[in-house]
Amino acid sequence: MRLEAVTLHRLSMPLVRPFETSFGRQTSRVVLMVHVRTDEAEGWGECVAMDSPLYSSEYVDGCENVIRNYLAPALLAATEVSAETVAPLLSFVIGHRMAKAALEAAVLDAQLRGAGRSLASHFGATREWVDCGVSVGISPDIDSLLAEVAGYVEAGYRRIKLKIKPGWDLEPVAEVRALLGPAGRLQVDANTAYTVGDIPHLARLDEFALLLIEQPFAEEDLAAHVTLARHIRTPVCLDESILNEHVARDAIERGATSVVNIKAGRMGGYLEALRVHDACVELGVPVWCGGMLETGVGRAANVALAALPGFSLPGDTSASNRYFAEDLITEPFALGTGKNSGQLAVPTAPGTGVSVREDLVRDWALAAPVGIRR
Ligand code: NPG
Repeated sequence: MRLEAVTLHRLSMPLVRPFETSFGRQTSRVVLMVHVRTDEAEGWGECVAMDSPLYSSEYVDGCENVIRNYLAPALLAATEVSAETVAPLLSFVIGHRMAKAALEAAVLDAQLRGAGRSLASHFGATREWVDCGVSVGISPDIDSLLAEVAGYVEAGYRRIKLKIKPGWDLEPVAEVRALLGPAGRLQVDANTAYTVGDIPHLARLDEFALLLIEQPFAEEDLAAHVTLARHIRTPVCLDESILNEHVARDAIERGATSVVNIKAGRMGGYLEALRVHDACVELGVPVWCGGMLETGVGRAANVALAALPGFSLPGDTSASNRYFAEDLITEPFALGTGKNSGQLAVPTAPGTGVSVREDLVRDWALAAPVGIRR
């Protein structure tokens, strides 16, 4: 395909309830959407970076800047682009994986729309429905936490993930375990809030039969995760640390992780996420699909990815209404009913399979769109 134009849209979408993690509290989702026009079709990609560099070093202003000044001009200068050539064409820029992933996703969407093929079939999906979990932020108190969790159980979610941090761990986990009963699927996510000295404390989580503990230590500290894995029965799962297939294999082989959270944005794109998936399948390591408070555009791609065979645990692929009163797409994601309770249907239409509501792109704009042309 020939890439004609890249347009960046910065939006702010109100969240239905504040979302608090060990690194901060959000009341709205500021999101950078990438639109591409090619000689064959148009496509949309979502940049998962947050407004501030608190989860990773990337953030919306930085992504917009690097796309505008380096990444988009490089793609526009190429005679031909396809999703497969985006990463090689952009490899001259170090890092900036979330920015690169957004461009690759938009090109992939355009390419598949042009070919009349869905993302799920392109990825090699083997399921029509995926199991959904929900990520529960840090609450003001235990009673509000239990009320929130009870609501998600009632809605049908198949797994609960609790955000934890020092001072908010054993007690909320014990209370939620009591609420769910022994069979309820429960896991925790620390977003790097602990240090190696906390290992004896974290080992006390073993009594709550968790599916996994996610990323307790700094992203560059694989060694601390190896030590924890030797001291705890709960499986250790890495998120922030896993930047690509190479790091995934290294972390697994060293014993730093026995489950992997796959987020395409963190890995520079869906094509690298597929390689991480395949490596984990080869090494016998289960994976699940993480989430970054995506709009329906990013959610659609995540649901297609989560339909691959290695995704054997429910993902943070929640319904649109878990975050937004109104989603950015014409057909918001809703949990299924009956035998599909707690599941989302994998989109089957070409590309991401969802249509962007351009009225909301205009209504929620924080700034005028930025157009970059050949
Ligand atoms: O359901 O999309 C979702 C959010 C899942 O908890 C979630 N994401 O660390 O995985 C994470 C976390 C996150 C939230 C990361 C906000 C970055 C920002």
